[in-house]
Amino acid sequence: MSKPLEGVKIIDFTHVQAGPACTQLLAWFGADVIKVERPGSGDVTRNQLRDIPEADALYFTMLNSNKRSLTLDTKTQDGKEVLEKLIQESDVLVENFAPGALDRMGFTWERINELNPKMIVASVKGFSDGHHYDDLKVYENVAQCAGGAASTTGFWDGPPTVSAAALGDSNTGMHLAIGILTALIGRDKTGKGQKVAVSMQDSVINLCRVKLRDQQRLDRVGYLEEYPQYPHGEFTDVVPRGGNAGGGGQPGWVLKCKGWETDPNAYIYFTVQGHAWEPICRAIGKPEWIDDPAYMTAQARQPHIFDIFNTIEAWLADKTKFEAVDILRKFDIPCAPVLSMKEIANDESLRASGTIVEVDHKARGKYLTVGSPIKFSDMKPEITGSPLLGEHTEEVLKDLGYSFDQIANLREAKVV
Ligand code: CAO
Repeated sequence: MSKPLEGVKIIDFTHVQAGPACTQLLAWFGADVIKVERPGSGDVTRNQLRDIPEADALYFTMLNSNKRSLTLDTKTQDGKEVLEKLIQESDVLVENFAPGALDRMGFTWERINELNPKMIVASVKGFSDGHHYDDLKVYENVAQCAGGAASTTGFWDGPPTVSAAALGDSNTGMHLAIGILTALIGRDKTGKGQKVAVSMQDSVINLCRVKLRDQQRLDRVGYLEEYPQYPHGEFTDVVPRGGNAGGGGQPGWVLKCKGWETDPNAYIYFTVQGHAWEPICRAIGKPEWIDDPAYMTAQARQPHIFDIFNTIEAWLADKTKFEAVDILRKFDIPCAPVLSMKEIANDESLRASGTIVEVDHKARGKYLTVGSPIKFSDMKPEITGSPLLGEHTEEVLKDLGYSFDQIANLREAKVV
């Protein structure tokens, strides 16, 4: 089955997570992604957090499937020539080096544009161009802090907290992928390439928009009724950390289920959806609450929402999280078990849908990785293992017109 991005050639000059997540997505959908790595070492994640001494770390393998690997020292004259040839033959160059690194290498936007006016140059940086922090190197948690996620995550009596979800890294990569696809469609109309830039801070802010909403509501009215601080606690002039409160108009909380004393994930997330109040009361055996003025409306419930959650927890005490969800789903109540990573890894539905896949790797054997979270009716992305360092060097150089002897010389000089 042909894939929509077949024929799109991408120079993948990315490392760590933000950039590789973007190019991996495009590779899943058919693009020819050539990962350019420094000879001898490659992407730093090949060596980070290894679980098998001689095999690429899962950190690398889970972000670089479906790609080809070319080793190339782009700071040497010969290496620059190879890269120039690649630029002339490619559609997109993606990079997430520290600010200015590509320019220092001699590959400014102007130079790339001169080599190939149709080329799309896509970059991830910590902060956007012109921002007062635009010289900073940035990793995941730095971005979560700079993007408003940390100040609004966690409990009110604890410090700002980062999320386990890669809001700074993979999320930025997803934004960049959208930018690249948009630029490719734009190029079909204009015939011209362009620069596409996404900052990690901006991508986190884009996901934290409801907190910006809350800041403006707080500025106007002085309180936020869906936060646990309302009505008994204090508000200051900044959006507080709301623990596990529901972020929208539906109150919710993480509630204990049977076994919580020993199982750290024996919980469900329970949402008190306004119009589901009657089924909630029936499900938890409290039909008398349905018409009780102290419970009937969202406004009436809010002052004692935690008493309501305590009552639901008492109902949950003899039910596992899975039993609880099986009962609550019959009442159409939005809820889910809190799943551990072990449960996710073994989830049959996730395996069947291709969201979690097992792939093969030449050095490490079989491992689990993520598949496409985007499902298409006419295409099922096939996920392959990640490439070994330099696995496709010869193949790529031959395609660029290099002879066997020339390749041997480049190897000898450690350019590739
Ligand atoms: N051949 C020769 N040189 C190469 C090369 C190659 N194939 N690939 C990379 N290099 C060079 C770069 O040109 C750079 O050289 P200079 O410093 O001399 O210009 C050098 O390797 C190191 O690049 P770097 O500064 O990007 O790497 P770092 O490990 O110090 O920083 C990071 C890493 C992620 C903090 C930084 O790249 C960054 O801030 N990137 C932008 C934001 C980002 O994407 N962060 C997300 C990372 S995922 O958590």
